[in-house]
Amino acid sequence: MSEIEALIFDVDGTLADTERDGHRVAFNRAFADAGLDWDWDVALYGKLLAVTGGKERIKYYLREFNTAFEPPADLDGFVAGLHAAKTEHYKALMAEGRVPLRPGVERLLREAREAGIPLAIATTTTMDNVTSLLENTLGAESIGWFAEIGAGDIVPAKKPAPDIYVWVLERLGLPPERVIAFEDSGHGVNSAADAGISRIVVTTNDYTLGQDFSRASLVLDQLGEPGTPPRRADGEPLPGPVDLALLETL
Ligand code: XBP
Ligand code: MG
Repeated sequence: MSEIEALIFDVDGTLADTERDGHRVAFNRAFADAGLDWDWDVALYGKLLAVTGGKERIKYYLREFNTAFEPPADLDGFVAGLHAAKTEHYKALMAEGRVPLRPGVERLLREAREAGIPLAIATTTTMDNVTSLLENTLGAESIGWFAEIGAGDIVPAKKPAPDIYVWVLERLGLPPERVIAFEDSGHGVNSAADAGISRIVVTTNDYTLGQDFSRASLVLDQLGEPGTPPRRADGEPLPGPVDLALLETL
């Protein structure tokens, strides 16, 4: 095992459960604003999560779930407009403080900062969404806690492609064996693993439970807090929360 020289976090589903009550609601509001009767309920949204990236997800919906809709000639422009409106709604939802960080996230971020271990983000979501989540949970200064934030369209191929992790590793100037990645989904694990990262900690959520995490080092229900340790998939609790001491054993 190598020394830990950075922790790289996914955002949606990992730092916070943003999909169901954040992104999904924001998409529906953008559709309503545009006079569309599309309704992405909780179950349908679970299917749509097969495709990462909001613009890509809207196109997937039209291709697979709403073939009766006749899109305008400029499909890319139409989707980009809907997506821009969705981002504004998402930021407003974050500002309402609707979505808290998942258990143990703030504790682990603070522990790593105190130990001088750089933090980074590798996500498919839009940069504005990342900053609004951080601002409204940890405060505006927390954006500066992250040495690198790789987000959204900064790379052309989104997860499960490895590109966003490769981009973050290059910017950090670190080889993949020196970092630990935190993910919640099979797509995220494959993205990190294909970038060469072998130490991957998964915290599952309702949308990702049961996905293929065979390439992860540890699969838990949460990072946990003192007194409420995380559990493995078989229900077995860890002796304590995920902290640097535990990460060093991976
Ligand atoms: C997150 C995503 C994103 C968000 C929406 O995946 O798939 O598409 O749902 O974000 P991950 P945008 O957690 O693997 O990064 O609408 O800003 O694209
Ligand atoms: Mg995720």
